[in-house]
Amino acid sequence: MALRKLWNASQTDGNVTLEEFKTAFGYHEIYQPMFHHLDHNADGVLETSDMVKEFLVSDINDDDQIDMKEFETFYHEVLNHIFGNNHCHGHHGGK
Ligand SMILES: [Ca+2]
Ligand SMILES: [Ca+2]
Repeated sequence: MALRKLWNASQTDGNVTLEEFKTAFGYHEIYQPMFHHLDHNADGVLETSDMVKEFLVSDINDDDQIDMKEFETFYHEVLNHIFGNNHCHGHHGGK
């Protein structure tokens, strides 16, 4: 599955590039903006720190787990980011 491939890619050198991301998820136009959404420090690579940041942002009630509701919020946030108001770049809803 895609997440497994992504994980394997991250294990080889500790990060995931856009090419690895696309290889894992397939070449669809949605994945480039999604990649940039996840790339918090905007260096073109997904590092562990980017993943952790996304996790922390998504874990709204701070219980170290992403439940269904939080996942939906995360999902809508990503879709909003990709299809919605691009001028909101960088906002992530304060916690
Ligand atoms: Ca990054
Ligand atoms: Ca939670």
